[in-house]
Amino acid sequence: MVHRKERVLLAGLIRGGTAHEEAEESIEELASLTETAGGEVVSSVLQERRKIDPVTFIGKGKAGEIAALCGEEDIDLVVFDDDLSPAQARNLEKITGRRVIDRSQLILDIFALGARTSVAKTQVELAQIEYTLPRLTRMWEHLSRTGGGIGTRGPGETQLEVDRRRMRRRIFTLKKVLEKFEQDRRIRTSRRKNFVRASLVGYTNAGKSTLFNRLTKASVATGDRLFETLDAMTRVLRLPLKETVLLSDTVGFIRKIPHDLVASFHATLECVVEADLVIHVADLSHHDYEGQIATVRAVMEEIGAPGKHEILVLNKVDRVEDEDTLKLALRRHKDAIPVSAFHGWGADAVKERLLAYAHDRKDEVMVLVPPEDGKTISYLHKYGTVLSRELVDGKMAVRVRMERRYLKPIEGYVQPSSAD
Ligand SMILES: Nc1nc2c(ncn2[C@@H]2O[C@H](COP(=O)(O)OP(=O)(O)OP(=O)(O)O)[C@@H](O)[C@H]2O)c(=O)[nH]1
Ligand SMILES: [Mg+2]
Repeated sequence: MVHRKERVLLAGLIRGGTAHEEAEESIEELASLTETAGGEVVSSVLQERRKIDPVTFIGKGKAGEIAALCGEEDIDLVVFDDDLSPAQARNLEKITGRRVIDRSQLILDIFALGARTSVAKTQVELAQIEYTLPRLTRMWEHLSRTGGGIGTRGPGETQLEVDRRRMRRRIFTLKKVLEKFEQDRRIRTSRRKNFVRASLVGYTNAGKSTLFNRLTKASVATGDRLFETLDAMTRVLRLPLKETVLLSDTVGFIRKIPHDLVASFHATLECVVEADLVIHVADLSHHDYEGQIATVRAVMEEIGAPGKHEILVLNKVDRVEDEDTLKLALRRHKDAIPVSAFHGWGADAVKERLLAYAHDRKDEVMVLVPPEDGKTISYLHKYGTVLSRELVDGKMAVRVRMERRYLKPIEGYVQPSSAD
């Protein structure tokens, strides 16, 4: 028998306050997510309602229509664009006779399919358990109520307790494993104090990994699917004037990103939180690139990295036919850099901007150290960029570029500059 793709029906709600366009945009994206997860989108339903129906989410009438459509179109799975409560999901499954999931579950599923490294796998498992745990409770409550009566309730509750305990223990273990990963990563990068840390961020599929490869000559997998990258990768990027940047590529962001996922991906997102600046890659060829830029900035706040210095890259300019699009974008985002990561256009401009940033943060100073003071000399090498060193009148004269904050502990050795 030939394996058939799951036939999927999408369902979304336009609530009072949400614009039509936004809801349609979101459903369109849900379709890409469904395809990424291996499903075939057959049809979609949008319903306008002022308030969510607590029983069926979308309203009883619409749920009935969906049930009919499921029969006509031979649907296997219904995906809702917003989070459903466990009761709503259950009721909808009963009405439609099909499996019903929500956007969060779909995204978790894609992450589970794509996770390759052990960090990514551990984080996905944690997110899945965190997602299931509160739902498990109500699943069992439901069983004990409908099953009813003596005999079912007792064992049910016991089983629930067992399951919950097991899951909590697993969460504890996974968190420990992830802490260890984070510690190791921190140790690996902490040796490089004199490097500026930059992190690529952006909507999923914007071209972050393609740009990362361009800039660092790495070969991170890129692909035209959502969430191609699920872990962080860091490379040293050497720039002129002996400046060095530690550049990281990481997981992409998306609208309505499941909260459990953000929390669980701490290890992967740490490089973004700790970065000195971010290179925000936007896909200019996407019709809603402005919405995507806004989402990325909102997620930055959610992960605890608001207000970071940002270099905005308008990527995929090679795919933009209409000149006005770029003109308008540049008018709105004055400092943005037009790039085609695919063709390599504009990559040098990004490097120049990084160099300017790294250079600006530092002062060039002359330090006079007694040659036997190895500790201070190694401090200069660790925290600064040594440009030259020579013996002058029995002292080691070191010309160094260093961030102001690192100059504090060695203030006594710094020579007043001739410009002062
Ligand atoms: N035409 C064109 N395609 C590009 C450009 N940059 C990236 N792409 C394509 O866009 C798709 C996504 O690129 P990736 O680099 O994987 O995107 P990403 O932002 O890392 O995506 P995730 O890791 O999934 O979040 C790939 O098919 C790339 O070949 C570009 O400048 N022009
Ligand atoms: Mg990527």
